[in-house]
Amino acid sequence: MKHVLESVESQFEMFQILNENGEIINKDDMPDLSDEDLKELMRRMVYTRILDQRSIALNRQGRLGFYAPTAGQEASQLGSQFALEKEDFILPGYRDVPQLIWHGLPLYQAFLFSRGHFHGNQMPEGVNALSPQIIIGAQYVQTAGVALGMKKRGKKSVAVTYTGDGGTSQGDFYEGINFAGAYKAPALFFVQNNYFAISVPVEKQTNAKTLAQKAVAAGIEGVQVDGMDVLAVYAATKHARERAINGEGPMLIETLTYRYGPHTMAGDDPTRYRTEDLDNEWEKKDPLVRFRTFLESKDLWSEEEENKVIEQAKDDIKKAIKKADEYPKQKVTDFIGNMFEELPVNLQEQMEEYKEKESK
Ligand SMILES: Cc1ncc(C[n+]2csc(CCOP(=O)(O)OP(=O)(O)O)c2C)c(N)n1
Ligand SMILES: [Mg+2]
Repeated sequence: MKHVLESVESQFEMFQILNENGEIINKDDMPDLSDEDLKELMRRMVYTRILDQRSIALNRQGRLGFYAPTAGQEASQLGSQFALEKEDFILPGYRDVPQLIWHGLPLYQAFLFSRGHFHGNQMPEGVNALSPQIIIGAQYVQTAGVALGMKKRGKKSVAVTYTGDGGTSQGDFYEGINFAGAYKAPALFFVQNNYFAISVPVEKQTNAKTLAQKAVAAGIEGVQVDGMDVLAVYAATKHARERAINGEGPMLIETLTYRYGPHTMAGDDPTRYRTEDLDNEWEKKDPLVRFRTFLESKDLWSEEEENKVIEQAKDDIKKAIKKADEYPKQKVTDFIGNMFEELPVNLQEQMEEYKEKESK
């Protein structure tokens, strides 16, 4: 009995390619990326770090609404998105706006989403994604359904979703991975483990040693990846995508990462639940620093290159916020009309009432 019980606990080893010093420690799994691809990954991470800084500033000036900071999570967010194809469908959480932007959501629409404007939720034609989910875990169930739909239609694409460490305590999380596992649906389930669910540390959230091992009970593959290593995240996603479209079923990918900022801009103070030592420990693992060191060792990156990206990001953000400002203000009839294809009777009445009010 003792032996049987002990054998149940899986050992999950963290998958890594670049160590904290930017050195390759796992040549065998080095993804097949051109020099241009490697530079593009760095550009996107730098760009997204600037977008985060500017979004925080714009929020403080009252020019943005809801915002969940992303700094620290760039490798986890962008390394995974980089391994996707245009036809893949993303079902993000509220912190996953960067993946949407790189999947094709225009920046001004991301800003409108932050302001609660319905147009921020309208994906342009050809951008395969839903708007960010606020209900923790709900996107996991939706992803199982989208993935099964793709499989039934014989598509060679995957549905990709993201939640956090806290999200893995939610019922929807288990339902989603179990259903997708049972139907071998082409789904990629990301858990971005940044160790906190607002102020609750992961060790208070679960007694599981890793979040990746939750895959075992669903009968799907699970892997824990260094989420500060963009090459490891890319390689794991690429692998998961290949097997999913080959009919081998979904995969759960836990990325170990950290958010440097607060949970959202709504007012939590991380110094009340995280120590300075812990923050410092994670800043040493910074995904941009590590990847920059690696690229510099290959003569692929320079300060000049980095400054160009920073200027481009600032310029794009300035134009996008202007475009968001100029976009027609949201009317009540807009969001009632946007919600339903056919209005229920009670809303038809309200629609008429508001049309009347808005015409004055
Ligand atoms: C079903 C549900 N319960 C509670 C909340 C409130 N809530 C918003 S974010 C959050 C913490 C989520 O933490 P985690 O999953 O680790 O993601 P992170 O914010 O760290 O990326 C909670 C409890 C919610 N949005 N939905
Ligand atoms: Mg978290």
